[in-house]
Amino acid sequence: MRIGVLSDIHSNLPALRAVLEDMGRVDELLCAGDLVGYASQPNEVVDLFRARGIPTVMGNHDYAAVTGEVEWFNPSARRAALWTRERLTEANRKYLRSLPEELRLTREGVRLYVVHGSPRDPLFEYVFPDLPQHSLLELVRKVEAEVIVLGHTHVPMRRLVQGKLVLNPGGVGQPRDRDPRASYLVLTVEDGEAEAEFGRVEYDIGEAAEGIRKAGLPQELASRLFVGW
Ligand SMILES: [Mn+2]
Repeated sequence: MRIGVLSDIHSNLPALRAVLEDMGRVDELLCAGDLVGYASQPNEVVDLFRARGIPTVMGNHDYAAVTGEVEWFNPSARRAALWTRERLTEANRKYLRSLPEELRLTREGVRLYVVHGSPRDPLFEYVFPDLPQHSLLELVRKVEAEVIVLGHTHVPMRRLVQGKLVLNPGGVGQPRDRDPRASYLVLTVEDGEAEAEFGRVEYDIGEAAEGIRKAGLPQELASRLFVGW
């Protein structure tokens, strides 16, 4: 079966739509968190997740938007989180608050584990692609899964550590690897085996940027989308 894996949508509906169309037919979708924060369409993104019943974990921006705890953010992330908090509908706030910090599921004999940050710090720890092998092993050693899906860095990653496939699909709504195209991956699982194929797709960045501008959100949140950083 084919599983579409997303992360870090960040209220960017045009990017999310482009990714869902580009990945083609999938049997199911999964998300590693950060549905909201940064761009201007938090309710539209959460509505889509709820309508399609997409399993997702909570990200640090989802957490900030429902709790108002924003002190660890830089000024523009903080402004976006508080702006989002004010605009979320009650139903969407409730949905985000209900998200688990970790997801564990088994598909075709493959155990999958999904978390936004890292297994030891689900909301906040960044696991970048250049993390030394021994540190990565330390992080995932106790996770009983063949596939570990992370988000948070907005940088695509594929690492193999002691037979565990550690993946990050990159950022849908705010890529940070200097490629502005929306990032995702498709996981193929079959007979206990899993493989990942990464995808990138252009979307209407101008539309997302215009939404950010009209919302009165910090301009740097729009301009960074054009450079993928
Ligand atoms: Mn994020």
